[in-house]
Amino acid sequence: MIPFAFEKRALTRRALLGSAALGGAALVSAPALADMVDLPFSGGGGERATTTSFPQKGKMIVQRTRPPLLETPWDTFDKGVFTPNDQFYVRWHWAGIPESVDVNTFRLKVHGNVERELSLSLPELIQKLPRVEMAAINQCSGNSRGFFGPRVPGAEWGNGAMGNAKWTGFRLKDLLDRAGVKSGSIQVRFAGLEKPVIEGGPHFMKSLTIDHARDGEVMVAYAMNGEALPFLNGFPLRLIVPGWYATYWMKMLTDIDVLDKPDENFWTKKAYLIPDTPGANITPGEKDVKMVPINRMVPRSFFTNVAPGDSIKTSGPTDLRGIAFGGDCGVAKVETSIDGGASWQAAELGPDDGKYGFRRWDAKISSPAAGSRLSVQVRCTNTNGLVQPDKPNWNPSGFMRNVIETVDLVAA
Ligand SMILES: Nc1nc2c(c(=O)[nH]1)N[C@H]1C(S)=C(S)[C@@H](COP(=O)(O)O)O[C@H]1N2
Ligand SMILES: [Mo]
Repeated sequence: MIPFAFEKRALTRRALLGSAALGGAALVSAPALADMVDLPFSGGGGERATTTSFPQKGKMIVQRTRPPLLETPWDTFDKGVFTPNDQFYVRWHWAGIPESVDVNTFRLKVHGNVERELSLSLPELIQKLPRVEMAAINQCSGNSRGFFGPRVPGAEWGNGAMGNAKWTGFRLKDLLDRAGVKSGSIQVRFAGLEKPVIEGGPHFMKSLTIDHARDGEVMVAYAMNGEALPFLNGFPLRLIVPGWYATYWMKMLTDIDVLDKPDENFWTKKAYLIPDTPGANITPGEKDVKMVPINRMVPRSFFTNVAPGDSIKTSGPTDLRGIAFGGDCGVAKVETSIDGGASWQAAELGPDDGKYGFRRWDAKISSPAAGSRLSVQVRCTNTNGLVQPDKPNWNPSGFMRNVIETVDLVAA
């Protein structure tokens, strides 16, 4: 792949062409599995193989190979607030992912309830639409699902089904304005290039309301951290829906349909529903719960330099650090506790690269006596005043986990 800088002249057809041939081989053959990792689920069962055999990807944790579900190894998050493209997690619903994309014939279509149907090539999109840039976290609705108790069906992710990138592209609003949205439009539906592998299976499509689609924040990205999108993260174009769960972030975006009737497709109507309760939280077995489409993200914070069972020194202060995010808004504060949440100390926040991205935090704790066990906790409060819950939320799909993280350490 040809990396390119953010300068407009560098975002050329040639730069995009550089990635086009890369998709194929490793998607169809079985990946070579390497060392194991153990995701720290309370009931066990967190052993996973890693692999380096997916195109444009470094070492990734294998959750599934077909379609690829690849998790970011946790140590990646300690290295910086932007997740490198070659370690950015991967999730697809159908294995019918194209093996290459012809950037010369690729078109993004806008049709439906519009004045003018559009069918635009990559160079046209890049040259004609004003360029915007934004840091934003892409987090799977089911990130951390493996920690749910009682357990729930679905990919048992650890905490690495998320990543933060700087996205470059254009506003969806500017594209829709070119097409001229007609009155009576209520939703905008997005589809990518891949195909279902089951006869009659529903094509993966997601919709946003017309007002959300035109809010000026939702964007279509052609670059991620200064390079063309990795094939598995949606080359050549993907939707960015800042502050919302990744299910809406359509990859290999090729079709935009402006609807004057509600989207009845399976993925919008039946899938990705959550209980309409705070934090999507219900009691296991609870009946007659009103369900609504998953939407805004909630605050989270993590330790990145300590893991369960690690030992810390018994003299001098111990440095703790990690990452936090507000969800659908910025981080107001991050706090740590060493007394089970009885008292909380403010952590220092790193640079603000935009309210939808990761924020680094740093804290110091005084060292405990040798041999003692210590539980450290971290919590984030977002700028809307929402704080992480101290009890885990639960729902049958294993969505939106954001309980305060606790890591048990030993002083040695
Ligand atoms: N075309 C397409 N886009 C998609 C999906 C998909 O299956 N196909 N999955 C969605 C879901 S549920 C997630 S979690 C994110 C994953 O994005 P990533 O693979 O770039 O990390 O893509 C979203 N966009
Ligand atoms: Mo997802």
